[in-house]
Amino acid sequence: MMQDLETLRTELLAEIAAAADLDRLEALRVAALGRKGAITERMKALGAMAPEARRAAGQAFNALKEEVAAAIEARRTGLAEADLEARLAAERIDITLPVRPEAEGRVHPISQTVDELVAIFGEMGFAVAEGPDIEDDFHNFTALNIPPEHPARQEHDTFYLRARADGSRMLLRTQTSTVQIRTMTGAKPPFRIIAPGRTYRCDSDATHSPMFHQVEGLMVDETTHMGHLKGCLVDFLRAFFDVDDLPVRFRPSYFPFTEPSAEVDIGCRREGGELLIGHGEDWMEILGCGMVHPSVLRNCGVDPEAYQGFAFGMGIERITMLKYGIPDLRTFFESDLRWLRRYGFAALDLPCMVGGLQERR
Ligand code: 2U9
Repeated sequence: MMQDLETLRTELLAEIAAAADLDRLEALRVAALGRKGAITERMKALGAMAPEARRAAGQAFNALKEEVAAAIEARRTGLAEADLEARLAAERIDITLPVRPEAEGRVHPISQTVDELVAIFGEMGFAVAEGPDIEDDFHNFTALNIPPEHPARQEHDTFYLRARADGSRMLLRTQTSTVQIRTMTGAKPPFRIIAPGRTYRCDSDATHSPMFHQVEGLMVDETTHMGHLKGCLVDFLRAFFDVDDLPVRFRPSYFPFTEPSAEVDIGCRREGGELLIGHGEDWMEILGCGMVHPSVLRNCGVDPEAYQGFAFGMGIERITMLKYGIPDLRTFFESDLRWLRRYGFAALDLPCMVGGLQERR
């Protein structure tokens, strides 16, 4: 009887160790420990034994049951780990491979325009700078020469966060100028940066979105003047809209953070209800700019006697709509896949200055 048990033990443990997969292991478990299993069947004979022998045999059977169950559990863990390793090896993908041309995903027009802006201004020596979306009053307003009573500060334009213990309130930046302020306070001139990013204003209708994108630019050096501003923006607009002789017009304007200030228009015409950028009878306002106000330089620790600079700002949705003929601002934020298939860009389109324009004409 004990001899039989030892043979059974050796056989079962060998079979368990050799089980090639989880199915085989489960079959072995049923065959050994199930209701009609080898161990269970033998234990049924215990009842016919003398009490003394039964106790000894019972203990031996219980020990065997436990040993076999533990061996099955250990093998199960081993097989599961091997299974996982095999799956990881089989499903391994090389994420450094480039996207296949037939991939369905499209690049959002906003991302495409940002890539183009970075390429064009990068060519002119501008680096990209970034900053937080949640800002304080100093970086969004005070440093920019926007006085406390200025209408732009009022609740209806600015999203404020709950007041902190000291009564001050953080806000969602209303323009990316905050980034230029941070750049200037943290370093020494010269500066030549663009700051593309999200901005927020409490305004929502057909032509305003509470979140939109801006790109602002800043160049500060000892001799930077308005001629540089004009040349830089004219070059940018002609490259961005891919029109070599694009008419560009500077109109005097006012911003608290620049002096003098200007608004810039580009030539356009209407043909059969379509707006075309280029020579024509009409003008289209496209951006604002000016020479950085001396007070703004001073607020950032830059000596306005030694340095001067220009700055500009424009709405990214607006220039994207004009370049690619997208008629409705709200569609930018609807995540409609049909819209993205029509207006999005293939992932392999390299961000170049005129990407995607020709084929749409
Ligand atoms: C610093 C100093 C000056 C950035 C500028 C504009 C003019 C402008 C608007 C265009 C459309 C914002 O998206 S929009 O509503 N912007 O007209 N922005 S000058 O001037 C700065 C920025 C930073 C330190």
